[in-house]
Amino acid sequence: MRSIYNGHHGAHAASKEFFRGRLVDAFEVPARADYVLKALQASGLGEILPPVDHGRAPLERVHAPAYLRFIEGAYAEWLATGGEGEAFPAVWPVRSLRSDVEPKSFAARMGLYSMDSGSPLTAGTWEAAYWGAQATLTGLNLLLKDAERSAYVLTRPPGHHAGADFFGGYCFINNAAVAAQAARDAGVERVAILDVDYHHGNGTQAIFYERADVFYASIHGDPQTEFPFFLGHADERGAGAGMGFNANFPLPAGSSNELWFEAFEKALDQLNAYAPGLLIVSLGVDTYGGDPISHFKLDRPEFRRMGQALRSMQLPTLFVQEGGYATEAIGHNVVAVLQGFEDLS
Ligand code: OKP
Ligand code: ZN
Repeated sequence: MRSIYNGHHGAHAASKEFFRGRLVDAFEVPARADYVLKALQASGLGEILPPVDHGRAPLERVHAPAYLRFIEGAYAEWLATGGEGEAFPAVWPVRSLRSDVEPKSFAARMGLYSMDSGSPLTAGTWEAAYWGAQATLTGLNLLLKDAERSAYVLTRPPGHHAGADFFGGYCFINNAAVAAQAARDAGVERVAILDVDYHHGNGTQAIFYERADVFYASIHGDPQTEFPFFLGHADERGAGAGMGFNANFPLPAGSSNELWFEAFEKALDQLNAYAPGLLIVSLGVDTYGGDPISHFKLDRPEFRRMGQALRSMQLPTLFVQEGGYATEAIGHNVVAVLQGFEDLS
């Protein structure tokens, strides 16, 4: 399996994040991808390629152009309005407040275009996120143009919490969604997204919630207690034309591996019944027992088993890196999934 490596990821390097009213050391750090790259190189899985630039248009198929422009210029505005260090929002247009008028105030626009105060925006955020989306599109092309069976996209920051017009949960551009839409635009009739990150991919779900052409399924920590808190419940099954094409499997924090695989098999069954032409895996490995911010218990053998089960779906499969914060272990866990996938060939 070949990989695409977003060599620009290090441009987004926040030192701190806001958590419980304090600045704490950031969890989503460049070392995450550095460790995965090392493990990938040592694994002998296959060639590691740079991204090809597909331009802005495929990003605008998923994200509002005004939102993309905002992210691109936000850090310069933060500095121009007296900000220092990493940029954070502090005010949000919840419920009765209006979000249909874009305020002039930079602080107000930070809130309009975000969902949390835990996602620092830095000088290089746009560069890293833009090239992450390009890396994902390049990986997709290995499947669509070169008819390869699978590809892995090594990138950060992650993407699955980013909505059409907001950032949050360390995410700015929704790479999996950009790839799913690009696959649709290239003629793939039905696209399946399977999100195995510990956290529910609220952005991805929302982007395709009313559509029948992209099925989103996710196994994650129950939003009653786990981030992103406000989406990811089992009763969210899609709306309108999309009814029945969204499936959530929330599990209590601390769930056993047995419970995890039970939910995973159910998700695979639903995706199989959908008969997709392509599978995109939002591959977060923060389900690992040693993860510092998550509460499932998977380990190497389970990651390998996950990869084997994914192979059994017999679909062109694009793996896109999402979370995983046990920095030194991420690479081994990712490689275990990919090797599990390659094993049954
Ligand atoms: C992103 B992805 C910990 C707070 C957690 C957000 C978690 C985002 C996870 N200090 N805040 O889904 O791995
Ligand atoms: Zn996560």
